[in-house]
Amino acid sequence: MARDKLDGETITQALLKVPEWTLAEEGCAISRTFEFRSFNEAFGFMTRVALAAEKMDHHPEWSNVYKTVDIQLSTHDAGGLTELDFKLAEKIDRLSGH
Ligand code: H2B
Repeated sequence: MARDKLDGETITQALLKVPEWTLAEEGCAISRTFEFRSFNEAFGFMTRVALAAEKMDHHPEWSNVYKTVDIQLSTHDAGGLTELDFKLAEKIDRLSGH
């Protein structure tokens, strides 16, 4: 199931599809920092991600300082990484245009 916690081998494989993301917190989360040209672009990106996240019922942990958006993905219900985190990471990459 999409919300089942992934094992280490599966995480390594899944990371190959989202190589800009870093494994954090002893394998319990992935993170990526995005830099935009303006606050407007950063916030526009966050709006698009928010709508996608709501549709997936899977939500990022994130912060924004001016043109920078820091994102961390983890499945709280599973206490680690699941397929959903990697699906959302791919979606975020596409929405960022980076
Ligand atoms: N987002 C994330 N990142 N992890 C979760 O475990 C999670 C979520 N759970 N969004 C969802 C909502 C859950 O609380 C609802 C009830 O489906």
